[in-house]
Parts: sequence; C-alpha cells; structure tokens
Amino acid sequence: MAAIGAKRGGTDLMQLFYAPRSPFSRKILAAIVELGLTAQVSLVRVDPWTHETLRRYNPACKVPTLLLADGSALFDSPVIARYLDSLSENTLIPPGPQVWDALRREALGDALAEAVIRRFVDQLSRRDDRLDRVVARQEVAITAILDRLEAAADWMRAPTDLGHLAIACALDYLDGRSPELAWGAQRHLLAAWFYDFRGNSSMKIAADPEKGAFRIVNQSHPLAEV
Ligand SMILES: N[C@@H](CCC(=O)N[C@@H](CS)C(=O)NCC(=O)O)C(=O)O
Repeated sequence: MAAIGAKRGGTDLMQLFYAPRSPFSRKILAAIVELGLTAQVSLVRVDPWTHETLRRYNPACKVPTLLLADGSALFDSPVIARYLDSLSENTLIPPGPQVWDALRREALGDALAEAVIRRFVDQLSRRDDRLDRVVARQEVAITAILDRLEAAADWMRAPTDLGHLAIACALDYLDGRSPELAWGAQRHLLAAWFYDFRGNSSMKIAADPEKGAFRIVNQSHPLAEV
C-alpha cells in the first residue's frame, strides 16, 4: 500500500465497492472525479445488505469499500478519501489550519447522512418495534446540523473540499429519502448553495457513475481485474 500522505501519481487499478444511493459512496465518487483519478478506479456496484462477498474485504460489510491492487481494502469513507487525496496532485484537504474547517465540514455532512439513514431505517420497523425516541433523536440532529450549516454560511464561499462534497451528498440523500422534512423551506442560503453545487460535474457523475466516466467491473467477479 502506498504511504498515506505521500503524494504520488498512482497508476494501480483500484476497485470501489459502492451503492448508487449511498451518500458515503457518492462522496467518494465525487472526490475521485475532483481528484482526477477516474482512470485508476473501477466500480463494483453492490447491495451491502445482501452482498456477503464484500464482508471478505470489510468485516462490517458496508459501502464504500476501496479494494487496492495488493488485495488489501480501505474503509470508512473518511479513510478512503484521505488515501485517494494522497494519490493526486489535486487536493480536497486544504493545507494549514484550514484543514480543520474542511474536516469539521466533512464530519457534519457525514453525521447528517448518518442521521437521515438511521431515521429512515427505524421508520421501516414495525410499529411495535419502533423506538420513537430514536427517530426523534435523529430529527433533532438533522435540524441542528442544517441550522448550523445555514447560520455559519462562510463555508459556502471556500474552495471545494471534502466537506463540501460530504454536505452536498448528504443533502441530496435527505432530499430523496425524507422530502417531507422540506429542509430547504426555511434555509434559503443552504438551499441555494446546494442546488448550485449539485450542478458541478463531479456531483453529476457521482449521481450516475455508470454512464461513462468509470470502468465497471462485473460484480460476480470483482477480483477479475485486480
Ligand atoms: N461511516 C461509514 C458509513 C458507511 C455506511 O453506513 N454505508 C451504508 C450505506 S449508505 C451501508 O453500507 N450500510 C449497510 C449496513 O449498515 O449493513 C462511512 O463513512 O463509510
């Protein structure tokens, strides 16, 4: 495995296990495009809930998981993002003290996605099994994160970093999974930023990655090209 943090022009083919709707997968797909690494990563589309082969590489059996050319795997998405960033001449992690702003943004975006997923999954439970306080707690987190992003709007003007990708992918997921929350109605700055940002080519490719930019691997033989 290449030393993390060592910038180099990697040429080894990697495989990304991803799911199309997963906000964490989308963050990584958008990062790959922003970092100019699409030729070095091929895609394996999986359903993490049923694709047990994935567990061989990631015991938690979650997407995204990045399989490296030496057969080792990286997860979770923040780890994958840092590894990919170390391979590129571009960067999504600003140097100096601003790194903490970018990583805080990434953590906020990931926490938002996590809360939307947990709320959705718990709502699927049978009424008797459902823990309403779990759903309510996710809603409090979703509201607090959105309000924080709306109130401290300076970040919207910063150059694109991992945090912007995480936030945009989480908002996209929120839009699709929980339209009833109408998050944009009271948060005009955030909504305007998001509807503009999602027009970026990295976001568009991440939303439909099999359309051309990436090489696709047959999911029943994911190791065939390693
Ligand atoms: N913290 C992880 C979260 C990954 C995650 O939760 N992925 C979901 C899809 S969005 C998944 O694979 N779920 C399957 C499961 O929970 O078993 C990351 O950032 O990669």
